[in-house]
Amino acid sequence: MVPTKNKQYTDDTAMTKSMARCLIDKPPMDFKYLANLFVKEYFSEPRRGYGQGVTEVFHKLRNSKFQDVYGPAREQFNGTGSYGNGGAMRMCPIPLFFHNNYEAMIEAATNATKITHTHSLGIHGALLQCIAIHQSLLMEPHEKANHQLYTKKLIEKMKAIETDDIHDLEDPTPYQTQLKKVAQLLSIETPGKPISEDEVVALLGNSIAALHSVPTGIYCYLKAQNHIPGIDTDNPFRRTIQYAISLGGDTDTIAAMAGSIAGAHYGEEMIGENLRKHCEFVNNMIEIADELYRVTPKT
Ligand code: 8NA
Ligand code: MG
Ligand code: MG
Ligand code: MG
Repeated sequence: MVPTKNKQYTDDTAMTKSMARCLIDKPPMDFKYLANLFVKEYFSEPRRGYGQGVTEVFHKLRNSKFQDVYGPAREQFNGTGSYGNGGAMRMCPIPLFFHNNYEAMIEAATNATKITHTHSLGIHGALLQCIAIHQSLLMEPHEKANHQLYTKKLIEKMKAIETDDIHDLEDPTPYQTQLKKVAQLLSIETPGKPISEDEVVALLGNSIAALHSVPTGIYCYLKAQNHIPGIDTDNPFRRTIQYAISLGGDTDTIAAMAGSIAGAHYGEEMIGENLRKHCEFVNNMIEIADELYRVTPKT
């Protein structure tokens, strides 16, 4: 038998691992401990494809001995903070652990993001990713299949989140605007008139900016609930990942975010052996997930 070559994981997985570890070791969550885990992980394996800005934060956190865990992130980009998708990409352990406490989930997701990302767009993107995973975990199957209802519920929740006064943005509710575009794209597509990848990218984006990647991941998840021409699989989890990658740009992160939402919907059974055997660290990650499940409040 020909041995399979692992696909190496990147910063997305490295940081998600720390999020889960923090919940396991210090439930409900200790943000100084989380900052320590991020930094330890980064310095033990720095070449995992981290964003340029976030590595500066890790150096400053270490040099200042974690005195102010949010201080270094606030200083980023001339004091505006990062609007990258690095907060969103690592979010999945939080909605799983806090599944039965929405308020605590939002608070933990906000604080976990602020260690590296303090720009409103970075935080709100992470919160949108969090509530999308939460929705896909808890909604009834017929509700999840109703794309208009699914996006409407996300928009309602983002209304309570996008309340900051963002002076430098023309649109004060940019995530709600993006979600309306997601709903519109899903509603105009028919079997006779498929939407091209270029159209999706032009409308939603595929960059490292949270605003131009988190809603894109949600679109991938919703679209991939059904057959997609050119993607030859009956497995909707795999279809989600494959379609996300087909959009190009920040492929690892958009596929990770779309895959997290799809994973919450379909569960472990839908993650096929062929996908698993190519992933570095897969067995360790399954152990971490089992540990996280053991500490998760069940009622
Ligand atoms: P980050 O906080 O360093 O942000 C990523 C980048 O976004 C920065 O390096 C800047 O170029 C830009 N940026 C963010 N905020 C601002 C701002 N306020 N003003 C000007 N520019 C800004 O890193 P992150 O943790 O958010 O990571 C985001 C992405 O980077 C993830 O996809 C991750 O995998 C990584 N990454 C992406 C690529 C890629 O898509 N080509 C390659 C390697 C690594
Ligand atoms: Mg990455
Ligand atoms: Mg980050
Ligand atoms: Mg990436």
